[in-house]
Amino acid sequence: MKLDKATIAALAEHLESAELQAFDVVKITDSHPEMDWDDAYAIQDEIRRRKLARGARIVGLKCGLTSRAKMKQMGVETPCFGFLADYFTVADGGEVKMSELVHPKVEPEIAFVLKRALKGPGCHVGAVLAATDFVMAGIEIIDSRYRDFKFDLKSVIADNCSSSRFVLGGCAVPVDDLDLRTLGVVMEKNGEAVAIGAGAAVLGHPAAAIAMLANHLGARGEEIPAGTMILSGGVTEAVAVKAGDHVSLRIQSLGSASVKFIE
Ligand code: 0L1
Ligand code: MG
Repeated sequence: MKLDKATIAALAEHLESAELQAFDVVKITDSHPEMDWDDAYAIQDEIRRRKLARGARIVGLKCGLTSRAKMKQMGVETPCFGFLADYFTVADGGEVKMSELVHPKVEPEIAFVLKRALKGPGCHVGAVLAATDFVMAGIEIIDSRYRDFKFDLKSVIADNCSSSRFVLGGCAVPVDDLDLRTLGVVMEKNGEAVAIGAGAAVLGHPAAAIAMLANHLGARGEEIPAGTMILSGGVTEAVAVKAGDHVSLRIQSLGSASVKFIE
């Protein structure tokens, strides 16, 4: 690690304040070009610690930048991992206040819920499918705290991978009879299809993203506990939204989810 404890704490406070008060900041590697990957995750961990200390609960994990479309859109080559706090949850068909966010975008995701813990190294698609209780349709609302969504991977990891809100909807479907690679995904904004894809867009198989998360945590001596809900990553590019927009997602065999954006 290149940053000391005080700097990590200060950067966590800086980024979390931007999240909670909905203002944008420049990427933190501008002022700390020496920071490494461990520093980036340490800042994210400190943001998580701050939330837990205030009484928030962690309700899930997320994989980000797991599709080519997303990597190309953001100009990065590697997935990243973050956490989901309880107040990020939006009910299916619910509303998201634009005033609480900086410049949100939506992306269609397949959410996994585990019945058994997963631990790397060596986790693979088969192990993930065997440990999965069910999958659901999810809309992730990302909201980078960085001005104009301009960042590098270390900065975005520190910013909890742009996590801000999410919606789960449709049915909870066991994976036994599903081929997640060929599930069709259609996301509409105000009744118009704005993102179309299939599960395979996520690392060839969405379960590969969960395996990657288990291996990432395994390298840190951690695991994904049984019962965890995990967003496997945007199937398509993220789509910008504004007040008044209505977004709905349909995933073949999983059903639909929707969300509305208000002032
Ligand atoms: O969920 C995601 O793929 C977001 C990861 C962070 C990068 C971004 O803000 O697009
Ligand atoms: Mg996402």
